[in-house]
Amino acid sequence: MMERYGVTGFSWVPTFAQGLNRDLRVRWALEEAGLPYDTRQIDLTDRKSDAYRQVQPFGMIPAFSADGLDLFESGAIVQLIAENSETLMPIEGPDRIMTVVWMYAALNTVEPPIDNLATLDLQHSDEEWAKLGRPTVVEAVRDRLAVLAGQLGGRDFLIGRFTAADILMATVLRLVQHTDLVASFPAVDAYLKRCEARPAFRNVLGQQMAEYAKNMPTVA
Ligand SMILES: N[C@@H](CCC(=O)N[C@@H](CS)C(=O)NCC(=O)O)C(=O)O
Repeated sequence: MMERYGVTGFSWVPTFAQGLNRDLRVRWALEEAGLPYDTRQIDLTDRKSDAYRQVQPFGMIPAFSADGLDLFESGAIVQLIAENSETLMPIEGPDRIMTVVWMYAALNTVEPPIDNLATLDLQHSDEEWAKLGRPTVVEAVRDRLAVLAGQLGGRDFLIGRFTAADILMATVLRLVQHTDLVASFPAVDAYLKRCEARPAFRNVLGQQMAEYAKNMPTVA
């Protein structure tokens, strides 16, 4: 019997975070791989509860259930899905290895400065320390995007064909969609648009936005 996976995300998040949550990476990977899954939702305010920490010790999303196991860390989850799907990772050879290399590059090298910038701009923009630190963070983001532009060269995707590495890289780049940074690197901009145009991405984004709209809190 085929395993039915479960992906946990927030039932609703404020507008600035909609479309940026990391459960989207997992849902996108499952959709590309054609694997059946259920979505589970927790309220933002319940994330640090003892019960939820049983499945995600850091009290964050996503959480993922597979083969009776409760798993966490979006990169590890996407990798586990990809290892069993040729759509997301070549079966063998240098391309399989380079897919893993680019998955880590997305999460360990490109995401940290991008996540810092998103945090400054979306959560602390009125604070003096954020204004003072921003130029340094922007410089770090520009540095990563310049390298990415060079590495993409004339390729459509990171290793040529679409893989799980593109899911991670595209969802990382989306974290600074409120700035013109990606647009200022045409190769990266075209790459992100190419990733976002994939039907699997459009499907999961549309579904999640509809869930947020349905669950929007009502003001008493
Ligand atoms: N490294 C973790 C990070 C997960 C993460 O940052 N999740 C955010 C939402 S996208 C979260 O749950 N934030 C709530 C919090 O930090 O309390 C992963 O990739 O799964």
